[in-house]
Parts: sequence; C-alpha cells; structure tokens
Amino acid sequence: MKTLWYTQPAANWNEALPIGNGRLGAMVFGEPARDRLQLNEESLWDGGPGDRVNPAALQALPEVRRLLFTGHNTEATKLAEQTMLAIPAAIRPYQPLGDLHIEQELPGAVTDYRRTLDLDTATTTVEFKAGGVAFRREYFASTPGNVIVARYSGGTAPRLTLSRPGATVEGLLLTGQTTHLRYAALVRVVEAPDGVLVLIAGATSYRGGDPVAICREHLAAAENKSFADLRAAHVMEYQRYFRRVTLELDATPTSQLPTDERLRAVAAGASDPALAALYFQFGRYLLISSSRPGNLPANLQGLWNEHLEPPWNSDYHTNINLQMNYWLACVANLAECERPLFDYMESLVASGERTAREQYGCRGWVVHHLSDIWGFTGPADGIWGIWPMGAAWLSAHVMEHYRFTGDRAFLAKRGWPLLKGAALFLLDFLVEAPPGIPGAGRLVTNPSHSPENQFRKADGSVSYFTYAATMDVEIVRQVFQDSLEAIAVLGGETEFAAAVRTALDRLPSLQVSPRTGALQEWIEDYDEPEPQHRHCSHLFALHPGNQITTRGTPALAQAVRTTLERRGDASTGWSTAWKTLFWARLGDGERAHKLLRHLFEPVAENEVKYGGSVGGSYPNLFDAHPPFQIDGNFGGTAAIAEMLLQSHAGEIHLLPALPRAWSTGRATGLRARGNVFVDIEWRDGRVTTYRLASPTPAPVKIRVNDRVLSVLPEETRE
Ligand code: FUC
Repeated sequence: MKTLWYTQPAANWNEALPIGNGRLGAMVFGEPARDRLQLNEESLWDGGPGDRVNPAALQALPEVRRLLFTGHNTEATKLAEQTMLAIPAAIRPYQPLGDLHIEQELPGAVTDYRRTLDLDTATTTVEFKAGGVAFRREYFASTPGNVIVARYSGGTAPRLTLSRPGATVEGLLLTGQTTHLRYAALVRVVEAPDGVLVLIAGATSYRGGDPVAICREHLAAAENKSFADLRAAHVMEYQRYFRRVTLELDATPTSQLPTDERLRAVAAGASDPALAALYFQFGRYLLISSSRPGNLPANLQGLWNEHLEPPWNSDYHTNINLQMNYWLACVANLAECERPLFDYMESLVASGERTAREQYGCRGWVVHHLSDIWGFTGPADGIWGIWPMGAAWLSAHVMEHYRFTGDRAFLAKRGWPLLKGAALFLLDFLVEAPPGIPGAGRLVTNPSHSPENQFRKADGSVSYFTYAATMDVEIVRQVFQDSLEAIAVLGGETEFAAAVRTALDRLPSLQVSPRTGALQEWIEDYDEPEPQHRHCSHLFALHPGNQITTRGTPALAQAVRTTLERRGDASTGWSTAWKTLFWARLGDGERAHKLLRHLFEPVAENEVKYGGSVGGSYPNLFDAHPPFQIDGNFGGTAAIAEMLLQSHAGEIHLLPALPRAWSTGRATGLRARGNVFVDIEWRDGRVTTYRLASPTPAPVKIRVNDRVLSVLPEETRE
C-alpha cells in the first residue's frame, strides 16, 4: 500500500499533505467547510544578488592562520569575526507564495471523512459525506501541465479567496514583490460536468519574464483540457520516475491503520515493517515532487514552507543538509532528480571564484556553510560560518553520480569543471602545518572547524575555530581521489593530476584518540564539551565517503563504532538519519533499525521549538528536526536503501544490514554503482533470488549470502 491516509482534516501544517511538480507546490489541509491550499513556488526568495566579499579578509588571513597554528584560538576567532565574515553575514529567506482558501457550504454534519496521499499517482484526495451528499476532492501538481489542479465534486459551488501578507489581491490574482523579484499566483475556476475544476498557476520573475504573463500562459494551456486528460498526463509523467522502484516489507494489522495512528502504534511497540517501505517511497515521492530536472534543488524544506521568516531561512545549508537531500537520488533510481543540484552548483561558481580569490587568494571556487538562490558564497552567521568546504563537499557528488550512472558526457561537460574548480581551491588553500604541532609538515586546512561543534582546550577555553578538523582532511582526500578518478576516465590533465597526487600524499592521516578509542574529530585530541553533538562530521569517511569500510579499514571502523556509541542515538531528525546510514555501513542492521524507529517517532505540532534536539516524524511523515526539515526524510530514505544494497566498497553487497524485523521482503529497481539495476527477493534473512541488469553490462563482484561471486549483469534498456 503506497498511501498516507487520515480520518480527519489537517489541524495544522504538519498534518497537511504535500504535492509538488518540482517547481510549484501546495500543502493540502482538506478541511470540509474551509479548505486551505498553502502555495509555494521554488524561486520565491527575498534578498538578491550582490557583492558580499569582506575586503579585510585576505590581509587578515596570514595572521588568523598564525594564531590558530600557535594555539591562540580565541584571538583568532576575534580577528576572523571582524575581518572574514561576509558583508552582511546573513541571507534572506525562501518564502511562501500565498494561500488559497476554498469555502463550501455543507448541507449537514460531516461523516465518513477520509484524506489520502497516493504516492503511486501523486494525488491527494479528500472524501466525506454531509447531509446525504458525497463530497470528493482531488488535488495534484502537474509537471507537464505546469499548474496545480484541484477538482471539487459534490455540494454547491465553492468560493475561492487568495491571501498573502504584503501581496495585492484582485479577484483570483495575487501579485507582489520581494526585494529583488516579482511573483504572482493566478487561479481559474472551470465548471465541468463532474465538478468544479480549480487550476492554480504560480510564477516569479527569477528566470525573467512577467510572472502574471507566465501564469496566464500556463493556465491557457491547461484550461482547455479535461480533468481526465490533465490527470492522465500528470500520472504518466510522474510514474516514469516513481514506478522504477518497488519495495515490499511485511504488512501487519498495524499497517492497516491511518498513518498518524500507525506512527503512534509503532512508537508503542507494534511491529510494522511496511512502514519503512512507505517512508522510503514517500522520500522518493518528495524528491520527485521537489527536484525535477530544470528546477532549483530541494531546499531545507524541499519546496514546502508557510513562513515568511522560516527556520534557517528554508535555505540551502551546505555543511550537511543540501548534500543529504541528494544521498537517495541515485540508489533510489532517481538520478535525473539530482540534476538540479548540479545546475545549482554551476550557478554558484562565478561568485564562489570571486570569494575564493578575494577572501583567500585562491583559484577555484568556494562555498561556505549556507547559500541562497542569488549566488551567496561567503561566510555567514558567525565564526562557524568560516567553513570553506561547502563547494568541495558538494563536488563529491560529481563522481558519485558518475559511478552510479556511467554518464561520461555529464562527467566531461558538467561534472569535471565543478570538481576541478573545487580541487583547485583546495590545492591553493592547504598550508603546511609548522613544526611542533600535530600534523607538522603535512598539508592542512586553516582556518577550519568541524561543522558547528566546539572543543575545549587544556586551558579550559572553548572554541569552534582551529586547523585541520578531521572532516576537512577527509573531504580534501575525497575530492583529490575523485579528481584522479575523473582524470583516469576522461584523460588529459597530466600536470593537474601530478599536483593533486603530490598534495594527496602530504595530507595527515586519520587519528584514533588514545584517550577514548574514538575517531578524533580534530587533529588535536581536544576535549568535547558536547560529546552528543548532532553533527558527526568526522564520520564523513564512513558515509557519504568510503575511506572507512568494515573490511578495508577494520581498526578505523571500530573507532567509528566507539564514536557513535559516545555520540548516542537520540538526536535531531537529520542526525538520526545519518546515524542510521552509519550503522548500515557498519553492517549492523539491528542498530540501523533502532535508529529508524527513532526517526518514525511521532512528534506533535507543538514540538516545533526552533532548534529542538530530538527529532522524529510529524503526522504527515515530514521529518521533524524539529521543526520540519526535509533532509531527515531524504537521509532516512537513503538509509533504508543502504540497509538493502551497498556498492561503495568495490562490490555490490545484497542485504548488507538487514534487521530481523525485515526478514522477508522484495525490492526491485534499486541502483548500484557501476550502472547496475538490482532486484532482490529474500526470506528468513537470506537472499532467495536476485537479478542484476545494466545498459552497459560488465562483470561485477557481488556479495550475497556471505559468498562473493563475479557476475555479468543482464543487458537491459535504461
Ligand atoms: C545545520 C544544523 C542544524 C540545522 C541547520 C539547518 O546548521 O546544525 O541542526 O539543521 O543546519
């Protein structure tokens, strides 16, 4: 069953159901008498482009570095705060397009209420009875139609109103302006024999053009079509993505409950393996709905945001969150949905090159810990914003995309320039650590920090700011190794490859703390004031990277286990998803399953406190950081895939972290590195049948039921 369903309307936003065509989206509340569609258009941002470089940065850099190398972290922090942050050091948010309210008179009390989101057709329905009349409403966001379509059947004609703070509303046209762009929403009501059709268009001037004219164009193309035709085109286009993958895990009586009750029952201890399958398909649904080729990438809330000043601006956080949004893309067989990420990276390059040149004196491009749609690449927020590794981490997606898809044209034309630019920046940014300190004589990052985590030094002072945080070293190694791998595929670049190889040999190695046995988070074995911090940045090498594997580096894998035990399980939504992935990579299906159950724990609307520390799921299955943040959904989806299939360690491993609770199941259409599509069926925890297929078959190593075999995939069309 691929349906979320409820027996009551949404009482708040975190109960409403999301629809989206990649660009235009809505949260559907399904209230019988006064329905609400909260609308979003992906490019409706406040703020605008501009030069945000801090002109004092370049001159201050040598002194900041000297202070950090000589242990004067507090002084370095002060100087960097005054000289290195962008001007201003903040961005403006992603904002809602508005609300459409739909009022309908009801001839009596509401009974038989049911609200669903069918993931197979990307359609939401609301059905109920009132005064003997059957009401039925359907809603979908069509990519081919470029509009949101709603149909109201039963009862009298609905009354529609648009609203948004700061906008002008004339009839069914809403217009307004943020700092740098104009936006519009336009609604058309069409009487049809089978109910009233409501067509909703939305646009901004972000990509040029007049938003009202764009809305008119979209409506003109849609309004002559019947509901059935609009729906058929929508479903056909959507299913091209969605139906590539199936996942079946055992259903139990709990699986038959409405989704909100199901979450509560599972939290109370009921078994419901099929809930993980639903969560997995919901994650795929969300990516298809918020990141279709040609669009902007999914932001912190994907596409769905009701606040003018949303938490963390509903922006692109690049010190984990944006990357996490795309961890599922390839393995869940939605590689095209990752294209918006690469488009977006390209859109940051010019600004990133300027920031690299003017703030660091480096070639290549840099991004710090967050960005917007206007090309912001400087350090924002505070000292933890001076983290020049964003472009490098994003660039690690290039070779991963290639490894999964084998798309050489992508690598040559788009991927390599991004990756090379990131590697260039790192080559110039790395400095030799002076004698007498950990890492002496090695090439290290400086300034540096381990995203958002602080350390305590022997003198009791607490700081973020240091040199050679472990994550930096791991990201640099990844980008350099990826560069060499790309060069091996594409040829040429002899000199560049030599420079990369030389630098690669001079990076520090990973350290295990003699004190704790855990992987060290910094090159110095600092004390940790917050050992359970949500970020596990230094575990990048285990996931998404592959520098630590259970078979390749068993001692480091053990140190990572110790790190995870010290970190603890309970955390924010996205952190829980990442930990699920770590345990999956460590081959511990039971622990991964335990973490997944944390991710499914019901979180109520009133638990939206900003920056809350223990996550879970809202009734609509949106991930609760809390508040809502979509990375946990996407990370959780990637984790479920990673429990069933891994391919990062030179072999395709079937069921690498299968928990006992999922001892029987079936998955089809997952994707492994090497451009291989994988079907698996299992019973009693053992693979019973599998099928590998590839458009470019070449022998692969496969690990199945504790045996390693060499297999030639069947030939298939993509
Ligand atoms: C990072 C995280 C926070 C939050 C924010 C959007 O800064 O540390 O938990 O997810 O991104």
